Amino acid sequence: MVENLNNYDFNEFQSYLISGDYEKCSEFINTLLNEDVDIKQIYDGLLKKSLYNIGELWENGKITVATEHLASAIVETIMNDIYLKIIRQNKINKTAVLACTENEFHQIGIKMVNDIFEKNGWHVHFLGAGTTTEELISSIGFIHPNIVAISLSIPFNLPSFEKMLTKIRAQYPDLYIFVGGQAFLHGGFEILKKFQNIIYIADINELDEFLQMEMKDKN
Ligand code: B12
Repeated sequence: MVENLNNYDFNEFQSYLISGDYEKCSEFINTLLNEDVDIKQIYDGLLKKSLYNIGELWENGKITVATEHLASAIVETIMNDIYLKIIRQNKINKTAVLACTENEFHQIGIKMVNDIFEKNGWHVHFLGAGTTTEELISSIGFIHPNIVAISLSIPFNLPSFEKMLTKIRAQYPDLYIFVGGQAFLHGGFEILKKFQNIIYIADINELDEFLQMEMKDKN
């Protein structure tokens, strides 16, 4: 397994992404997959890194909103292609429900999280962006997950995040909730302290280690 991307041209991939060239992006990713580069490296070291750069270019007026939309759409398509390769048939008896905070439109991070659960054999229910608190709670009611994972990118959504946690806790006092996303680079930890069984996880590498450790403890 290739553990890092140092030998690959990050700028080349990013230029394909910015020019909206799905085919070239896809070819680039397929080369990495054929050379057995770790999925986490592709997700974190290439896709996430590119999107963070694209965010900065957009913020500084160097690319248009349309270019940024196209790039994120290509990343989602690539992830759907990769997903087919990581689906595990031999599932473990564990289930996760994954969603964004209400009003949060950024769903690529939580999709990456979804795929790490899948890679570890979990049953996953990806609700993504546009999920209301009521819909999330009703899904928890019929799916009975072991874990709910919630993503938050924009700090101005912290109040709706807190409301979401409060409502989930009122009905499911002990349910484990994993949280993550860029909003926590700007705070939010005082909210987490108000609730039990909430675990902040910074990225997919940390999540993967956590899930593997969990499984080791059970064996
Ligand atoms: C693509 C994009 C969009 C797309 C999203 C499309 C989609 N399908 O998701 C759209 C166009 C919808 C969008 C909208 C907006 N965006 Co935007 N967007 C981005 C961009 C360029 C990439 C986001 C992304 O996918 N990143 C890559 C993912 C993989 O990274 P990630 O989310 O951090 O996830 C990783 C970890 O955080 C973690 N993680 C994330 N969630 C979770 C959850 C759990 C449980 C765990 C364990 C881990 C975990 O794991 C992931 C992998 O390691 C970012 C730039 C950036 N820095 O990210 C701006 C950015 C996030 N957006 C920004 C802004 C301002 C907006 C808007 C407010 C713009 C506007 N005026 O309308 C709206 C927000 C609307 C809303 N209510 O949410 C700002 C936020 C600044 C801030 N601090 O507030 C950014 C940073 C751009 C910038 N530089 O200014 N955006």
